Amino acid sequence: MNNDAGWLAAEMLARHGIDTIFTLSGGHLFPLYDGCVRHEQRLVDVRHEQTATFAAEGWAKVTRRVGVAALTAGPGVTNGVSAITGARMTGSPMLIVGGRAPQQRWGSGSLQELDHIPIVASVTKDAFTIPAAADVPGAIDRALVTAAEAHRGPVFVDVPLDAWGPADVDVPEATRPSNGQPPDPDAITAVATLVAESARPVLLVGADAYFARAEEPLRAFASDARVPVFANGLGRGMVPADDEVAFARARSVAFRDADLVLVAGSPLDFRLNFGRFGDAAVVHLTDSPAQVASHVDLAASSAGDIAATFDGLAERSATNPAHDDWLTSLRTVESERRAAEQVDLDADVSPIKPTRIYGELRARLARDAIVIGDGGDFVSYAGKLIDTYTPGCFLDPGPFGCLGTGMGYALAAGLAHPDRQVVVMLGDGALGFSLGDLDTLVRWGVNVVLIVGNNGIWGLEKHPMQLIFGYDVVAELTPGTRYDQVATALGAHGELVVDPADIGPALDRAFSTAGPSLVNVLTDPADAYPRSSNLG
Ligand SMILES: Cc1ncc(C[n+]2csc(CCOP(=O)(O)OP(=O)(O)O)c2C)c(N)n1
Ligand SMILES: [Mg+2]
Repeated sequence: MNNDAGWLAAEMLARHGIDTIFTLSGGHLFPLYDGCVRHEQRLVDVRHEQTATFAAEGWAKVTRRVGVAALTAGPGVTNGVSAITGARMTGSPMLIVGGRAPQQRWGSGSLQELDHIPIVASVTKDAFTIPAAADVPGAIDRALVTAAEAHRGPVFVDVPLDAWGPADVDVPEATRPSNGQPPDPDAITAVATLVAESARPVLLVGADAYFARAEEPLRAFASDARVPVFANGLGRGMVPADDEVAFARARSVAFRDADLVLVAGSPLDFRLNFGRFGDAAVVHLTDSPAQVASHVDLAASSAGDIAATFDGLAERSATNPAHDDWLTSLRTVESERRAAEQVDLDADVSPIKPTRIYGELRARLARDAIVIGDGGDFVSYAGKLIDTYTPGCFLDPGPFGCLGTGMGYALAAGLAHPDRQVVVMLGDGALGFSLGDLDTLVRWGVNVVLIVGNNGIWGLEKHPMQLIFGYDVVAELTPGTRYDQVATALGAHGELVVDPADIGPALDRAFSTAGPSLVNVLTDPADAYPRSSNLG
């Protein structure tokens, strides 16, 4: 059948169940748009390609399916590179379809002519140009499967302007991505033996376990084997925060005193002290062989489908009361630390202490609320003080740590889950990266509450520089900026809060207002998140 490549691309996207594509208009993409329109797919148009690309990654994070962005040739693609890199570091499944200058004129200097492939090759799982319309369905199919299979990540394809023409080609059935290779049963047995013989085991869960949908077997294993579970990134909520084996505050004690640390679905990176946990033996459970850490002496490891890995561990684990004293001692630490936080959550001081915002917010969050963090110190508090009960409900930028994810993640979360609370915690510095896309949230009527911790500084940089150099530079922002008025001008609901007693009522109004709301809370610039190091 004769169809143009825009239709062919949209047809293959549809066969993979993709109905939402994030983009910013560009002529190199018109044929794709036309194909999507004919397939009644939702083209979500934004104000900056970083937002389209962060939104595609956010879509992956809140749906566990491939997120798709279409970026126009040249600057459209280069504007997406940070978000693509973040997706690579987190292992988020994503497809980026780029426009591309026509190949017939290549080298003559067409508008926006740029060879994107070498630029994105190092930050994608795969990146290639689709040379002809007839190749489009097969190439899109392959790209989507590559993105979705472990170890997941972003895939980039671009289509030259003169390759969008008609082709006489049938669109094949969509290839179903596999769950990845099954783990080696002997490796699982070895890990189960280490757990059974340990006195003080700890399990740390990360994003790859989330994308593998491992929560049920993981919880069954941890409950049976009596292993305390901690989480980073998208591992949060895999075991609900109020489960008897879920812990957060006792982490430093757990990692210091453990004799066995299992890390599942996270690299042994700076977030995990590069895989050094006192004298503990370390086990790395990953979704594919290349992810197994090579910079740490491991007691054991397993590579393969993480859900199957925990199924195997659950099968081999008997209830182990020998770990109960360990669980009890960690629970004591956990409870003491939670109790000690209360004074900060209730802080009734002016200027406002950021922790008070979290005190007010926690009382208003549903168990399946999605909380997004984009900023420095203000977001570090979110990581500590927000409890997550449902998988996919806490979105941080991941190990790449890129500011500016906020509006894109919010757009994706609000569109994917219109019936749930979506809250974005933004530093005032971070907000500036994507403030223009508040307009997008307004145009798309997305129900999102944006809470700005407005301290008038790049706090996570200013305080450490003061500590190290005794002075600071390039760390000031304008104090008291009326981001709420910017929100109002763009058509959103906006509120300024300067008194701690007004935070709660402002949040109530924001949650009950349709469309986006921005609550601009002026916070104390002298307040620094207590941390030991911020680089690593
Ligand atoms: C794209 C990008 N640029 C710069 C940084 C470095 N950085 C990390 S945190 C931070 C400060 C953030 O300030 P703000 O959002 O106001 O939050 P605060 O620390 O003040 O609460 C900066 C500049 C980064 N992580 N990403
Ligand atoms: Mg700030």
